[in-house]
Amino acid sequence: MARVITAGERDECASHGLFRLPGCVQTIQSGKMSLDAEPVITDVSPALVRADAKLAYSLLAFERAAPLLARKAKTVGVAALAINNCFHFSALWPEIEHLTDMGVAALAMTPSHAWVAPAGGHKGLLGTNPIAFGWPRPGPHPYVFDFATSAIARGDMALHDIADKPIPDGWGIDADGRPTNSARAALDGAMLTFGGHKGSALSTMIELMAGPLIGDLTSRESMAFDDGARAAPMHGELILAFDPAIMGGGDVEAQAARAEALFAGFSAQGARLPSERRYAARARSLAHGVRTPQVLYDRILALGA
Ligand code: NDP
Ligand code: PYC
Repeated sequence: MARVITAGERDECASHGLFRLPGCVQTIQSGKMSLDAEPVITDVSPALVRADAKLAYSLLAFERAAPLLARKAKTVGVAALAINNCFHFSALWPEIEHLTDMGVAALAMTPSHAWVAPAGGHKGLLGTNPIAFGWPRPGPHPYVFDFATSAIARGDMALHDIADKPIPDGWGIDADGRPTNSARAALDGAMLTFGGHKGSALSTMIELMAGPLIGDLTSRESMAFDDGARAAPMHGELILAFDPAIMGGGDVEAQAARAEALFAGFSAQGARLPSERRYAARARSLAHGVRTPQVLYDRILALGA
């Protein structure tokens, strides 16, 4: 947990860095999570690993199961890791980078709490449901995207509320279902998916794939489990890994070169790749350290007291 929170702060991901620490403490204090659980890793089949987090956070279960997931992908071509019964507070890119460092492409997804209205609806039903993908590249940094299927992560919505900053059109509706530019009203009402019906369908796929498919909860069920405790969501996570050598038929160098040509096409027209901002922030933080808002720093010190 410390490594992932530190990495979030280092990469200037304000909504999933130190800002998460008070929520982690609140989750621990909710009495719903296990503080001493050891994840149970099961080798289910040639292409499937299961990691039961036993009501602890997802991260230790992931870390313990990741080597077996990568080994399976490199044997079978494609493999899946189903994490069950985990509290989840983190961004997905640290896990994706962990896997691309092992030489496999990866796709991860997880539900959250039912804060997001489906397209055409007006009440929370779907989660903020992030999806992340990584492609290993020559050099230090993989291609990675990682985003919520809501117009913005709830953490960022909360940061807008704290800063009393208006939210753009299309991020949320109030408790009466009316469009709003108030983060507070959208937090109390419902968030919206990105891309209208397309984000709504993608989010639904995540509910299904990282929920019932792996025998775990939907965002609505996670919220019912929470029952007002305001702990982190508790549900499952699905992570798929792909081995480029097996899937591409062997000429890994040619495959990598074609991918690099695609990426070069972005910079050729002045576009950037996802994660380039994060990698630049990482370099800055490693050289100069991080700056944390005083109000957050004080809040964390107060937790210690
Ligand atoms: P954004 O809408 O900022 O989207 C993030 C992704 O898009 C990043 O990969 C980012 O790269 C990329 N990106 C942003 N702008 C551009 C651009 N102009 N050109 C190319 N790529 C771009 O973030 P979200 O609010 O959707 O999500 C933030 C985080 O919240 C994610 O890490 C996600 O995992 C986490 N989250 C976690 C949840 C959970 O249940 N655990 C639930 C919801 C979200 P870069 O970083 O370089 O800007
Ligand atoms: O920002 O939506 C979010 C979120 C939910 C769980 C962790 N982060």
